[in-house]
Amino acid sequence: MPRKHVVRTHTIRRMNFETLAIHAGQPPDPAYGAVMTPIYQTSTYAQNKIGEAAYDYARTANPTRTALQDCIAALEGGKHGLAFASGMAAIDCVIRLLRPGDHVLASNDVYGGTYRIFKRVYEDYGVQASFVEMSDLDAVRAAMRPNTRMIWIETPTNPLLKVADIAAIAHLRDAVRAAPQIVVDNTFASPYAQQPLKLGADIVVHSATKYLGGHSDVVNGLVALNDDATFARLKFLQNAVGAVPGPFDCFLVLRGIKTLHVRMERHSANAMAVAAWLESHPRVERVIYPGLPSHPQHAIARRQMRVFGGMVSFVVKGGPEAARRVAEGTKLFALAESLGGVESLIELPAAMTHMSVANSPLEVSPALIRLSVGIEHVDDLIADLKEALEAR
Ligand code: P1T
Repeated sequence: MPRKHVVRTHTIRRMNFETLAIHAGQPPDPAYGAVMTPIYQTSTYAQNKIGEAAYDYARTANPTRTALQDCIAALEGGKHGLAFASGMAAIDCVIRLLRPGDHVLASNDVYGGTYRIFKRVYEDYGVQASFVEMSDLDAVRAAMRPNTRMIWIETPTNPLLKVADIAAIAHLRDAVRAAPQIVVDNTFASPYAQQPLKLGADIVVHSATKYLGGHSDVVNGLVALNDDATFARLKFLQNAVGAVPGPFDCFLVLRGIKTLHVRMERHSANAMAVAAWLESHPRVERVIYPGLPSHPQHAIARRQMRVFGGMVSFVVKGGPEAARRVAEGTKLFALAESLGGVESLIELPAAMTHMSVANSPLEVSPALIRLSVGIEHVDDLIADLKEALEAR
C-alpha cells in the first residue's frame, strides 16, 4: 500500500463524524488505488504458504466486509466492528454471549423481532428475558435479578419512541455486583444522533437495513464495541454460526453511510415539521416524537441526541379503523414495513411490524400509526398526510 494511505488510515480515527462517515475503514484499495472500496466477490483466496494468508475463506473474512466493520467501529467511537447478514443476525450473535440460566432485562417496547427472538427462541435455550420501562430508573433497578447478565436498551424505541437515559442506566449498572453488559440497539438514532459507547454502553447493535444503508435496498446488521475479550467471542461466533453479509451488501451499506450525516439532518428537520403539524391537527389525538416538548423524555433526548431522527408515531381520532384508512390513504408515503430510507413510509405496527407482540405485555395499540419520514420536500409530505387525514 502506498505510504500516504497508511498514514491516512491511522490518523483518520481522530477526525470528525462527517469525515469518518466517508473515509473510515476505506483507504484507497492497495491493489490498484481504487478510491471506492471494491466488491471482493470471492468465496476464497489463493495462499502462498499454508497459514500465511491475510484472508483464507470469505465466511471468516472478506476485505469489503472488513472496510464496513472498521467504518462502523469508527462511527460509534468503538475499537471493534462486526457485520452480519441482517439486524436480527447481529442481535442473535450478541444474545449468544448469554448462557442458560442468565437473565436479560430489556426495554418494554422493542422491535417485534427482538421480542420474538428472546421469548420464542432463546427462552427454549434457558435464557430468561423480562421487559421493563427503561425510562424509569427505579423500575430498572427493581427489575434487576442476581442473574441479570445483560440490559437490552432500545432508544428511541420501536414504535413508541420512548427514550432511555443510557448514561444513567450505565451508572446504575456500575453499582450492581454482577455488572451486566449494556447493549443498545441504536437503529432508530443512528450513530450520527447518538453514540451509546461514549455514554457507558458496552455493545451497540444496528439494523443497518435502516438509516445506515439509507436507501431501502439492502438487509444488513452491525455491531460495535470496545472490549477485546467480548469482541473475540463475537468474532468467533460470527464465523462459527456464519450469518455473514455478502460483499455487495457491505458495499451498499458503505455507500449509504457516506451520506448518513446529511440524510439524518434532513430526516430530523422533516420529522420535526411533520410532528409539529400533526400535533396541531384536529383529527390527531396524540403525536410521539422525541423532538417535541410534549414528549415525556424530551429533556433526556435533548441531552443525549444530536438530532431527534426521522421516526414519528401518532394516534388518530376514530380508533383502529380511522388509522387503517389514513395508512392506506397516503400516496407519497408508501404503506410498507421498515424505515430509514430516503423515501417516506407509513405503517400500522400492530398489524405489520409488531404482530409478534400481539397478546403480550408489549402489545401495540391498533390505532397507532408509524411514519418513517424521508428526505423529500416537507411541504409535499405534509400535503400527502393532510389529504389522507381529511379524506371522508
Ligand atoms: O430487519 P433486520 O435488518 O433484521 O433488523 C431487525 C431490527 C432490529 N432492531 C430494530 C430497532 C429494528 O427496527 C429492526 C427491524 N425493524 C423493522 C423491519 C421495522 O419495520 O420496524
